[in-house]
Amino acid sequence: FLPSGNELGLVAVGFSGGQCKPGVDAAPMALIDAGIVEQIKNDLKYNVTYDDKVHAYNELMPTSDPDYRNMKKPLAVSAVTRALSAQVYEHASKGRFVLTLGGDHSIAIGSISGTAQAIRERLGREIAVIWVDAHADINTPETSDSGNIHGMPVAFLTRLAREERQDVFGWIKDNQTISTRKLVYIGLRDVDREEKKILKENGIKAFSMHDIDRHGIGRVMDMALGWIGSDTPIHLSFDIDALDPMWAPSTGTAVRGGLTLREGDFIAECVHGTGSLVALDLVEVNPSLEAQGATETIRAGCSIVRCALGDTLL
Ligand code: NNH
Ligand code: MN
Ligand code: MN
Ligand code: MN
Repeated sequence: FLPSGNELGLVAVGFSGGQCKPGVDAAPMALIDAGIVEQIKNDLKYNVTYDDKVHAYNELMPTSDPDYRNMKKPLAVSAVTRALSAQVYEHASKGRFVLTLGGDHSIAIGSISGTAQAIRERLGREIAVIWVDAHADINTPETSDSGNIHGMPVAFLTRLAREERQDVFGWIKDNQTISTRKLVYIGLRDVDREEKKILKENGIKAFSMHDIDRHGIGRVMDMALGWIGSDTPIHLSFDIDALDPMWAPSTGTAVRGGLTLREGDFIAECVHGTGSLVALDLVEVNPSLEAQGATETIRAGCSIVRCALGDTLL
């Protein structure tokens, strides 16, 4: 079921409405300016389908978007992720590997729902999701302290959170959802109290920084991939804040005590090595937050993407 012929579809999502800090919408352009597309085409030999556009979805922005069920900007985030879902579905259903450059992590509602639907229709398979992040992003609207939807995408994708209103994620169909049994977290270290309860109650597999310290990233990857099982299509959703601020300072909610750049690259290399990776998100790079750290953070992002696409050290 591997995307055949090294075909890759790229979607650049310049959207920051899932959280409160401006600037994360500039990440796709910054990554592209840093040469990520050339690297994918020339060094890694992919055939890239890209509309040459960073989507801001301005035409979808509501004139008024009041809080609803404690969610901030519910209409905007719902509309953007719905449109993105269709874009990702279009690529994935044609057998392309899908690379989505964010944007804040709320966009994973779109990218993952699109992949999940395409893989179900094309292969009759459920995807697994590997969520690399300092945070679990599994708050429901009710458990969230911030109201920021980038802290909720996993809840909507797993149906732990639901909403009937079509214009507030009610558009998510059953065949676009994922199973909590095929979800694995890596890198967690800033999980809200209510989120910890959700992870426990649902028996969700999670490897925190503690587990990485104890076992090393090599064994953690063996365990994570073992949990998913071989021959399962994988969507990797990589939040750059999983990396320690030493390597990725330019992100909205940096948390100390994170992954080294090598550990991040290693995760991406291992997931590529399964031969089962069908889609990748790179999110939460915010080039405007740190004058100096932005360049490093962008370089780290490019490196993660290259590793996930098969770049090797030797
Ligand atoms: N858990 C917090 C919230 O729900 C923070 C989420 N922030 C992130 N997630 N950057 O990756 O708002
Ligand atoms: Mn995240
Ligand atoms: Mn995060
Ligand atoms: Mn390879």
